[in-house]
Amino acid sequence: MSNSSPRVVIIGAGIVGANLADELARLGWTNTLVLEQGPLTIPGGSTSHAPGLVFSSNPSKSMTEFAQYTIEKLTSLTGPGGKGSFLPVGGLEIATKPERLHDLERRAGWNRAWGVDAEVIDAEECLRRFPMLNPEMVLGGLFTPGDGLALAAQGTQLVIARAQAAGVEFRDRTVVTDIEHSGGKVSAVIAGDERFPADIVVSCAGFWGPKIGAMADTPIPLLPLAHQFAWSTEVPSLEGKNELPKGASAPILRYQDEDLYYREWGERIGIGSYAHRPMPVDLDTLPQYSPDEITDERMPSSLTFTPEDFAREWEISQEILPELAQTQIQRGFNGIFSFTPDGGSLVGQSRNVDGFFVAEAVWVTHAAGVAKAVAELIAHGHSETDLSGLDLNRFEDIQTAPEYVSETSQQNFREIYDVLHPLQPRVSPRDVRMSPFNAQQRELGAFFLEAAGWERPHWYEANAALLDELPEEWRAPERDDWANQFHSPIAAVEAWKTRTNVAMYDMTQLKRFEVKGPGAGRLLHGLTTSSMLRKPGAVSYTLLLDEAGGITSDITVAILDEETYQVGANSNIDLAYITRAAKRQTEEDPSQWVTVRETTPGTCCIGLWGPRARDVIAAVSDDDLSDEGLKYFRTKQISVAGIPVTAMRLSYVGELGWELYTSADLGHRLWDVLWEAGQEFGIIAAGREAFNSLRLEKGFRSFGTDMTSEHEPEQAGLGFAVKASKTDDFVGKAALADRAAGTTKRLTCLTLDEPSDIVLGKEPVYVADGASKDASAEANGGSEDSATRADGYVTSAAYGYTIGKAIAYAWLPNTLGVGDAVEIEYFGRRVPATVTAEPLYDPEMTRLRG
Ligand code: FAD
Ligand code: THG
Repeated sequence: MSNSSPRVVIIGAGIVGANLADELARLGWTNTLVLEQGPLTIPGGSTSHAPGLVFSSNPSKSMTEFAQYTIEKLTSLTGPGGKGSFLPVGGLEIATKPERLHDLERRAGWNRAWGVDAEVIDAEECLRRFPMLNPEMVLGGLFTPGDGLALAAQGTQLVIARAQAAGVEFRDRTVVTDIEHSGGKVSAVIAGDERFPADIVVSCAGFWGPKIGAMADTPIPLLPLAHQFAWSTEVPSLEGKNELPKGASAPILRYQDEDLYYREWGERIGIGSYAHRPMPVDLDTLPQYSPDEITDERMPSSLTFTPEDFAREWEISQEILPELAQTQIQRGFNGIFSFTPDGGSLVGQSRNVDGFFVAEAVWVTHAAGVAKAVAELIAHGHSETDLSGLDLNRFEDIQTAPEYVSETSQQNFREIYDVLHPLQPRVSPRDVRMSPFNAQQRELGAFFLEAAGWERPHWYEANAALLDELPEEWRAPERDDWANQFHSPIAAVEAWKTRTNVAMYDMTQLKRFEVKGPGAGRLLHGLTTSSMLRKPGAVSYTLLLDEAGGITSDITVAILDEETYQVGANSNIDLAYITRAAKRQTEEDPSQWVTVRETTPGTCCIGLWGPRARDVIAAVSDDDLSDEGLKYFRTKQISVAGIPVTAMRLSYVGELGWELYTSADLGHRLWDVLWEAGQEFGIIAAGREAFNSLRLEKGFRSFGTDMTSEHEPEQAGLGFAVKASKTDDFVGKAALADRAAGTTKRLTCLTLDEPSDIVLGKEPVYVADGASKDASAEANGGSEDSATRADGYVTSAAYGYTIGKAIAYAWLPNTLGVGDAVEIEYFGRRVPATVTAEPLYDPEMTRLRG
């Protein structure tokens, strides 16, 4: 076996690299070499000094599952004396402020949504679980019984031993100095004067990642930051309580109101702090130790403790844990680890160099889970758990620039424990990417939020003038304070005008690229679920699948001419995927060459939608845009007041109209022309809040939120996008039938019984008693803790102005039927909702086709 699998070289034997070698071996890939610069027994990276707290609560389902897998795996890795590498002491996040206490209910909801036990407990119960806490200060806490402490160093040594036994080679004291690649493919790893041939290279170099990335032309958007950790001297009440030197029995503790966390450490308390100033680290100034000099106290990832940065934190620690006043700080260090622009990990294959993968900015908490997923990705091309939220290629180029990475990562360090609304935008940098309509949007009082670096209007204050005219039936009830953030009642006006009149939407930030060449059709035909060998003018809504039939994106493809296809996609991940496939096809058959060129930044797009869209365009274009002139889901070139425009007849808001594309330089003028022509018809500009509400009324899914690679098309309600008549092969086709037959969950449309109940997404959903649950839901929730384990979770939610109801889509057992009752848990409160037939708006499609 060991010589038949591809040659893999892993850089770094921290907890991520070691687990990856082990997980690959478990999949039968043992032709692996791990290179580590430090000594294998104590390599000296972040893992070597990690205090090992594993808190599972996380807004991401994937990250929560990775934490659960890490806990499971570490528990099974038994060291000397038969002890596992995980101490299940439980986790406790305390609140000392009412806003925090309220937010703990939301966090508990994430846990339950993802199938993990969690409970909000009162102050008394917090004190019972963690007796050192100050009773005067604690209001309550979130208790997660399955959390605890990873013995990261021990666990890493044990997986190394297991991987070695399976045939994996580890070479320590070997500094990787270069990565050999040519023609966009990796071929070897260089360490000084040694060369290690490789088919696949995986950088698991932790915060050294950017250095390794640079060797393979791959920018790694992470910033190494120092973070303080200190130990008290012995605490009287802990005497004899825990095993020495590092044992613990009380839960790991987070004091997020002050950016601090704690764990018992034998008879001492270990304290971690995010409260200090961000301390970026220049990799070229790291302490240099020879491998023989590395010890627990002395390693390259550990900088000298700066007590002045800890002074206030020490005082605060003595307030929350008063017994610490009887102790001193025994020792501390400034330990280095990775932060990223959005706080997430970096996983996946390089866009520039095939065969070069990374798995970095991964916490101990998620390490084994991420390693398993990356092993699957490498060995099978896809992973069981959705990786799109961690994908290295999710960032725009500007977001991988060191300046951007530095600023945003430092901001994430500051905000790590803040209570953040899901729509909360970054404060800085802003105005990074702006559409050509930005000036007009500002004039209309646009309220901007940021996405992928773009400034996107969420609503326009100018439309507030229409609030008085808003008919009663379009008005939404008051919402709670939380749902009221980043919301404006103006969205109701914008939805109303879109449905009854006409509105302009800025669609510029829609990721798009041109696939061009004699092989363009063949390429896309093999990658999508629809026929791409159609005549110019055709537009398709279609899916990208992985080999297991999981959805990796939903895209639109417009055939502009025989050799030019315009793809409307979801992110850079799609661009990277299709670019790689194009390169491969071109290499294999040069006569079927294809190029892929991103056109997002050089072009712009206005969605002109609403029943009067045709009146507006007729005033400025002589082209035939009647039903005959341009049918639904067709495209053609038109002229709008002399501006060359690609018009596509489709609408994510579900109304008559077109996406109108032109080059960026002409965008400003296109907006003005349409705006002026629209005045006599009462045109408005409308923003993302209305947009999101309208698309949910129409049942249009949003990739990454509503469905991911964990879902096949049928269960996601997208079976219609897989053309049954397509006899040719496409990626994922072979797996579809079996996969669909095995599903038990379905993306389900819910309406909330009370219109004033607005949920936001990621809430747990419970099937009400009496409704038909399936067997797997029983198995999941049938135990004594059934009260806290959910049957599913909300993906997207919004108030539907047209239908006068709040909407939520949720993954739920597919045995539920229309009319069945469920409950959504929103900040600890059960909100009643009902399974409803979809789409909620215009199921006959008269608006779009008419
Ligand atoms: P590392 O352990 O850093 O491994 C990378 C390896 O790559 C290193 O061994 C390094 O020597 C090697 N390497 C780098 N460059 C080269 C090269 N050129 N050639 C050869 N080898 C190379 N996480 C938690 O989940 N819970 C916690 O409580 C927690 N607390 C923390 C507290 C502190 C003070 C710090 C600093 C971090 C903490 N973390 C915690 C984060 C956690 O430690 C890291 O995220 C995790 O250990 C990263 O593992 P890794 O394998 O990616 O990186
Ligand atoms: N416009 C364009 N491309 C896109 C989007 C877009 N690509 C990414 C993302 N959005 C894709 N999402 C959708 C979702 C639904 C539809 C279009 C894009 C849509 N669906 C019709 C329906 O479900 O009734 C499809 C009908 C059909 O297949 O004929 O319109 O907004 N350019």
